[in-house]
Amino acid sequence: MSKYKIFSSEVANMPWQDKPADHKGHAPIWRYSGNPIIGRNPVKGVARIFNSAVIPYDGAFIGVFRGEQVDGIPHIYLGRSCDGINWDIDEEKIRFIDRDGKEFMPRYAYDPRLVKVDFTYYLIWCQDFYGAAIGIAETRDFKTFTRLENPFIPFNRNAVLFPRKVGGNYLMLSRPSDSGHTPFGDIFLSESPDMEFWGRHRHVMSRGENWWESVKIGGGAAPIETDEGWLLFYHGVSSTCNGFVYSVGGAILDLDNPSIVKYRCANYLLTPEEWYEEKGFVPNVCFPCATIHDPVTGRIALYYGAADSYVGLAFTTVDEIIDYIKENSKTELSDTEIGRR
Ligand code: BMA
Repeated sequence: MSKYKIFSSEVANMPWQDKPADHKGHAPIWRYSGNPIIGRNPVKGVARIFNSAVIPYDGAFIGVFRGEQVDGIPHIYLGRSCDGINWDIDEEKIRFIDRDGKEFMPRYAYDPRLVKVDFTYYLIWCQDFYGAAIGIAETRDFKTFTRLENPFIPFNRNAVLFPRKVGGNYLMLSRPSDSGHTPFGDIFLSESPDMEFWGRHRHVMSRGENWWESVKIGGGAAPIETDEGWLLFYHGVSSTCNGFVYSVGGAILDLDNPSIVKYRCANYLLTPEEWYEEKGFVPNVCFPCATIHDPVTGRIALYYGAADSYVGLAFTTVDEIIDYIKENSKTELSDTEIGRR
């Protein structure tokens, strides 16, 4: 029995590996020994897959993968897996349609998230809308993917949907940005009654007092509902003389009003340390995009992009990670306030 409760459906076959006896990390989160789970040139015409999201589906797992085509343009590919570790990725990228059934393809699409709310699966990604902006599509069967209205004006390239409505509205975290590589960025929350009209914007968290997240932060995996609050794995970026470093952070948001941060871990949970995180197309990137979690065992599997080249997998438990975040929490007024000025 876990100390903290996760509110979601049971996932009996979730990917898992016990914590190694010699685990050296300061935080209770450990990498899968077979990482990276997706390597270079994984599919014909695709050079690299990373920053991708997965979800339990039909007794197995399904995912949306950022595939960097060999012409350098990213698109989203569908993949399936029986164990959450070995993935079969389609050779054809996902083809979107609009509400009239006409093809409606983004010019490029990257960093997809995949979230089920009620009976519908939503894909959220970054695309061109006269500049980098957020795209959304819905599917019920992973055969037809229907584009919805773009939620926000540019520039914004990092959005994460909550897995259930709160107060009757859909909730989305996002990070307004610039048209380049964005040397700033906080996480904001927006609400929608219908997945079309977004408003009631609130500030959630500022880029940090903490050095590892001092440049910008962005929502990572869809928040996990627990009895302690919404457990959020996000990314935090620091700057060095050789460029940005992307680490994984952890926070717990208020269940009823997630613009309020209850706990925010002062330490990163994961930072680039392994060869597949430090070495690649963009070195020093751990970019969390999804979790699979099981309320019965309290197990959590975190999927993250590594060095813009690979997909990595790490494990933790709800008890260990929540306790660690709480024990190492340091919040500022801009975290704990309601976020409206
Ligand atoms: C961000 C996004 C991510 C990428 C990261 C590091 O701005 O574009 O897709 O992983 O940069 O290059």
